[in-house]
Amino acid sequence: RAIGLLDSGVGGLTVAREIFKLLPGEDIIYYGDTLHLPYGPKKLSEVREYVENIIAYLKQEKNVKAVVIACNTGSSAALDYVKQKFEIPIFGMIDSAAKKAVKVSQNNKIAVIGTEGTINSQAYQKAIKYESAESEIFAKACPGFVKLVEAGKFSGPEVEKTAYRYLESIIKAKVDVLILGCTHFPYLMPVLAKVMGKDVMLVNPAQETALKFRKELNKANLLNKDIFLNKDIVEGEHKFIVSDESRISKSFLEHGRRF
Ligand code: DGN
Repeated sequence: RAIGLLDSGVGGLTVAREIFKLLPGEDIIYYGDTLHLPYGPKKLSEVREYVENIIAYLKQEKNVKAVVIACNTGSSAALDYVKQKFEIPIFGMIDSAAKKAVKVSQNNKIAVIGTEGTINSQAYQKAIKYESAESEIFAKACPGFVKLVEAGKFSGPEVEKTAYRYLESIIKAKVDVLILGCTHFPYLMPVLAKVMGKDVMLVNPAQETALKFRKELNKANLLNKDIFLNKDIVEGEHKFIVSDESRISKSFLEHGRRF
């Protein structure tokens, strides 16, 4: 049985990339909800409904054994709800990244950036406080970053200018960790690293989520063990589905191919 991944579009491919690396023998079905993109500015109740419908589809039509909501906005809006509703294991983006941020921060000043939906939901703020009540949190919605990534712009003067504008207050706050709380943002990693400076560690929730996912699936005996038992690696099959083909952005095709 395959693993299901979902996002509003291209962003979740950064999570797919980490899962492909850690679990090369697994079949994976990626669902990009291009019909409803972007999730960031929508009401959380609306996003929750989209996520619920996609998981129902992946479970009923594709018989997936587990799901990763490879979207921070989707995780903020729906994770607790869908975990109650479906009997398969479902993972989101928030908790493992919050845990890692608290672990690596020396001065307990942590910043998180994401969509309006993610930041307004307070999901990261709560998760960080749960890990360390003393943490000082600086949260900022950066919807412009999503637009740049969807347009295939990852570097250059426009991206740097946007980054300085969004991150100015966070730089002034002297945080030592920045969580990239949107699956689109790892595409901008080199620019974000430059703008934040070398003393700030960037946490990519995709990596933390993939590690936790592998651990939990292994514990639940749900991993495709052949890959570990045989020396000959049989690579899993990777399929990509979009809900509106006419709205596949150029960047989705380009990144999809590259991965
Ligand atoms: N990639 C999504 C996230 O991680 O929140 C949001 C992108 C969007 O729909 N604006």
